[in-house]
Order: sequence, then structure tokens, then C-alpha cells
Amino acid sequence: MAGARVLVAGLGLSGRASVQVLERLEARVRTFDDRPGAADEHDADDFLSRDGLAEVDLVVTSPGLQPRHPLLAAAVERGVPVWSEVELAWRVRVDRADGAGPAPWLAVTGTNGKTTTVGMLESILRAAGEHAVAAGNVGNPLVLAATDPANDVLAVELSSFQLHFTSSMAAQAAAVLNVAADHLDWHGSMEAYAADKGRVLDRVERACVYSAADPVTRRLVEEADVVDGAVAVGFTLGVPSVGQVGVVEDVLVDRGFARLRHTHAQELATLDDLAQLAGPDGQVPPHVVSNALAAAALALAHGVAPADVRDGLRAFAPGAHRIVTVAQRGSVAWIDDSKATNAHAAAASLAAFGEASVVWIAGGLAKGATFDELVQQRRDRLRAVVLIGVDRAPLRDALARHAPQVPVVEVVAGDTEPVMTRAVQTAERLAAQAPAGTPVNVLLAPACASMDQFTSYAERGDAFAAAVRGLSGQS
Ligand code: UMA
Repeated sequence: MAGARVLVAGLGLSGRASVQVLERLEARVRTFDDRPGAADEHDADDFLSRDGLAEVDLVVTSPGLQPRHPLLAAAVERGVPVWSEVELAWRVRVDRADGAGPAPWLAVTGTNGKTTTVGMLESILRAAGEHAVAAGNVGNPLVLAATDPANDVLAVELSSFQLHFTSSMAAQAAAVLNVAADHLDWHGSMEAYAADKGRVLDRVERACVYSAADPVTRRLVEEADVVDGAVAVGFTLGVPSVGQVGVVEDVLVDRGFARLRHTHAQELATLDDLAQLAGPDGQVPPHVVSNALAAAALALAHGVAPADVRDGLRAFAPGAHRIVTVAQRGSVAWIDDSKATNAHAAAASLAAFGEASVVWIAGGLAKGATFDELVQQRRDRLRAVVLIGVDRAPLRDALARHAPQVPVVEVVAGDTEPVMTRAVQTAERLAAQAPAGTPVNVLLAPACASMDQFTSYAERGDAFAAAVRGLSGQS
């Protein structure tokens, strides 16, 4: 990379990490971001009309830029290579500290369940004594993880966006969990979306993991161009046949990798080992069991012992809905802390953010609580408040008493629009009122229980994340 003229497109998490690594490698880095107010080149037409690509050897792009973005389309047309941050990470990955060559990648894609699966995988690998990190779409830029010699193995979450401009990655093992319609605006069609997901399987060395219940994932495995000897392993919630991992009564078992798989199923873990992930009904939801099976399959392909699968699944702590950044759009971060179901948790959550930086989505079932202390303690963090839920009066009154200068907008569900969609749209409008470039955190930390409008805090958090994904992102 030394001396290469590289244009990094998009200056979010991936872009900034790419710049950091490229500068370390002594590339000549320029940046591009067309968010209004961005400090760098901010108009593709302007950049292109000045023939900006003439002096570029390589474009490293962020997942947020669609392939038909004028800059990328022009680069492709002109024959300038376009790499995703994932491709860059693969190409510049470093040897492990012990000199054993680069850390292998165990990759996960799919429409749903990716983050849980890589979290489980990371936990299993750590139970096996490896220095493993979850990286990629989970929020930890891959280019940083891949250039850290301390890492023995990477549990890589990849979105279809990240896979689009990825062409040489060769995972040790990879899984496609499921494929449902999503991101069709970005990809243009369901076929293009599935094809980009399928790229995760190309050049796989040891195992391609698919869902036995999802024919699209199976087809992607059949079509993948893998290294000779790589196996296909399905995961199923039923009793597995040879070549699958699955469930027998309440036991997760392996018939994909075990030496005696033609005659025996090898025990990996029981549903009790996933008890911490049980829903309100005490049952471990089926999609969680599927995620655990996929994580186990990838870990087994890597060479982890069954007992470590069990220990890792047992130790896995769900991180979802606990101050998780679900999106960063320009200077606005969208943060799910749906787990903040009382005033204490919300106070801790608000404390994590800068002065006047928070558009706070709050409210729900107050369970008889009052919020005066919370608002007094944390009013300096608030830029605006969006109130949802049945018990809005105690919050509204506390805000009026202790933070009268903070705008408060109350939101109810529409005939066809769920309350969270409206809350998120309102928050987007309020966030857009901040001066350009000012960091704003839209924080779902409701200080209340969720059950007035949702089945659980998890469902509320998921609704928040889905509504954020549904935003046009224009403001
Ligand atoms: N930008 C432009 N022009 C555009 C679009 C974006 O200039 O047309 C600029 C924006 O102004 C901004 C930057 O690009 O400055 C944002 O880049 P980005 O949207 O690519 O986001 P990053 O901050 O780099 O974060 C990305 C992933 N974001 C997306 O895929 C949209 C993060 O996944 C990921 O955690 C991070 O890299 C680290 O790998 C988020 C996500 O929403 C969580 N993923 C989607 C999902 O899970 O459904 C795919």
C-alpha cells in the first residue's frame, strides 16, 4: 500500500478505520463523504467533474454507499478498483503474534441473527482458550481487528453491503443463516441481495454452513466456489441427518463433523445451556437455537472441542438492547438501550453521552415510579425528548418541572403506523434541528417497562432498530 493513492469513501466507522490503517501503511489517502456539512469532498458531481478519479489507484468504500452511487459507478466504469472495507481488511491482514500466519476468519451472514451468532461464536472460541474477537457489521471495524496481531481467530459478521465489493476473502468456514427480503433498495433485487450474501462462501476452506429450513441458503452453498475438500453442513431444529447439526429432544448434537457421524450423533450442549436466552415463557426461542447451532458448526469447523461449544454457549451473555449503536447516519447515532426499563438504568444510560447531545425516546409502563430525580440529574444531556407509552404523565410532568427548556414531543401509534416508527421519525426530525455536524445521539432508554405496547424490551428494541433501518436517512 505504501505510496498507493487511495480514496476512502464514507467517513463513518468503516471509513475512519480504513484511513487509520492505510495511513499506517503509508498510503496516500484522500477522503470523500457527501453528507451535507462533511468537511471533505462533499459533492460527487463536483469531484467527478474535476476529474478527481484521475489520480486515484483504489477506492475503499463504506457499506452505506450504494453501488450506483455516482462516485462508485464512475470508478467501476473507469476501471479503478473498488474495495469494501472487508476486502481491504483481508488484503492487509497481518500475521498472528506467534508468527502462525494470519488469523483465520469464521464468517457469518444472513438477514437475521448475525450478531447473536457471532457473539456466541466469539464466546465458544474464547472458551476454547483462543484470543477471539467479534468484528465487522457487529460494530467493530474488521480492518482494525484483522491488523491486530493479538487476535488468534476472528468471528466475522458480514452484511450484504459489506460483501458486495468483496472479492478475495477466503474464510476458513462461513455460514448463511437465512435470506429474507431486505435492503432491496440498496441491492436492486432479491436475486442481487442473495448473490451478495452468497459471496461469503466463495473460497471457503473447510465448511459452508446453511439452514436446512431455508432452500435459498442451501442453493447458495451448492453454487459456491469453495476449496476442494470443504464440506457443506446444514443446521436444523429437528433430528439431524448425516452432514447436519441439530436437536434431539433437548440436546444440540453434531452429525456434521464428528468422526462417527455416520452412526452416531455427538452431544454438544443442552437447551439448559442456553437458559439465559429464554423468553418470558421460559422457552429458548427457536431462532436462538438455530443461531447456537450455526455458531457451533463454525467453531467445530475451526477445530473446537464439543465441551468448549457447551461452555461457550453457557457463558454467552446477550448484549442486545444494552446501549447498542444500531446505526450511525452522518453525525446522528441511533442507540438501543431498551433494557433500561427503570429510571435508574436510564440515568446510567444518559450519563454515557455528552451534554445536550441526546434525543431521548422514553416512556412506557412506569410501574408507579416518579422521574423527578432522573430528570434533575440528567437534564444537561437532553436536546429533546420523544414520549411514548401509557404512563407518559409522570415523565411529562418531571420534564416540565425540571427541564422546561427541552422540547418534548408526545407520540401515539397511528392507524397503520406502529408507535416506534412514529417515535423514530420524530426523533429524526428533532436530531436534524441540531447545527450541521453536531454529534447527536438518539437514545431509546425508556426508563419504563415495555409491556404496554410490546411483548418485551427486546421486541421494543427490535422495533426501534427496524424503524431506524426504515428511515430514508435523508435528514
Ligand atoms: N456516506 C456518504 N454517502 C452515502 C452514504 C454514506 O458519504 O451515499 C457517508 C455518511 O455521510 C457517513 C458514512 O458514509 O459519514 C457512514 O458510513 P456507513 O453508512 O457505511 O456506516 P459506518 O459508520 O461505516 O458503519 C458500517 C455499517 N453501516 C452500514 O452498513 C450502514 C455498520 O453496520 C457497521 O457496524 C460498521 O460499518 C462497522 O463495520 C450498521 C448497520 O446498520 C450497524 N448495518 C446494516 C444492518 O445490520 O442491517 C447492514
